[in-house]
Amino acid sequence: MIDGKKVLFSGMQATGNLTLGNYLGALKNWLTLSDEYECFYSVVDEHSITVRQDPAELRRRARNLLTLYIAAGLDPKKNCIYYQSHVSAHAELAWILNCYTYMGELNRMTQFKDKAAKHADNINAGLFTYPVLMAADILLYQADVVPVGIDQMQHLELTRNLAERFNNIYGNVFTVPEAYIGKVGAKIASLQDPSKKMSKSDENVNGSIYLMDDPDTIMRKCKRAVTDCEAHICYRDEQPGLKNLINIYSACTGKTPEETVLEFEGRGYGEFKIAVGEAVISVLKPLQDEFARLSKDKAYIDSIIKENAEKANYYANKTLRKVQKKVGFPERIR
Ligand code: ATP
Ligand code: LTN
Repeated sequence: MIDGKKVLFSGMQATGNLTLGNYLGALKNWLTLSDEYECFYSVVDEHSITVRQDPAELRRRARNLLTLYIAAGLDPKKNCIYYQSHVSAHAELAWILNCYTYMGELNRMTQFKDKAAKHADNINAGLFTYPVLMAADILLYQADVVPVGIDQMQHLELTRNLAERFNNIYGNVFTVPEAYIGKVGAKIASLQDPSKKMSKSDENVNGSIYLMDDPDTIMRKCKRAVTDCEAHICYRDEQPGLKNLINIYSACTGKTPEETVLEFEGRGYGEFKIAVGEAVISVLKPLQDEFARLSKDKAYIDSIIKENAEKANYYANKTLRKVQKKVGFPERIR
């Protein structure tokens, strides 16, 4: 609790260009929850280097991502928006938690297996212990809730287990967090292969709508989305491409999938795809305009980066000092 409010923590990696999946699965829920909670939204640049990055490019993407959080509507005066690498407590707590995490637990992580397969030439120890750094992110702020897409559930479970394990040994040190998974946007699929998640690292650019795609590109990708030959608008697993478009439309308009089906009953896929394109454009256009405006305001963004890093450091260090004491590190002499 901070000032009587429950705490929320979430983060995104500054790798690749954000997709509509990132927006609907994560960022959009951040916006709805931000009034109710004391929120920390991190650009997790330390996680990004588990995969080799070009330094200048990483720095540029990290700044763009931080700006995008604000452009999406998160007020940086109320929400703590900051770079993970500006708060050294993340790496310090991750080290401690590494010593309480079993190899077997990390071996089971599907994201590790996927990424290791994709980057077979660089299966580094950081990639393996990535979930421990994520647990440190969350536990440092004593977060009650963590809004993420469904793909992060396994990491969240590990975080809960680590918190409980630690608390069992040392007393009540960490809040055990809950995942928050949105109802319709939790798993947006690729527009070209609905069996895969829409991903920023997909080499088929037509499968993903990027947050910075212009309206024509968005419309073209929606029109080309893979559907089926049933020619009947239904929300069911047997029509996965269509189901995905219904999810996208519903998440963008705030309707339920059932309402969307009723709205388009008896109409053709072509017409529906155009409506999906329009709904996506109407969500992304204001975000893009605001991003362009904010990107020009260097002094403002710099001031946010500085102020929020101070705030994040304050809360993170509070937890870190407590943990250091519990595990037996010597007290600091002042
Ligand atoms: P990569 O493709 O590089 O693995 P990613 O697109 O999965 O990256 P992350 O930075 O790992 O993106 O995820 C940021 C947030 O977006 C997480 O909360 C994740 O669960 C969510 N997310 C990512 N892709 C989707 C998707 N297709 N549908 C819903 N949520 C998603
Ligand atoms: N692992 C997440 C990004 C991430 C995160 C976090 C999300 C790192 N630390 C803490 C929520 C809370 C991902 O790959 N999407």
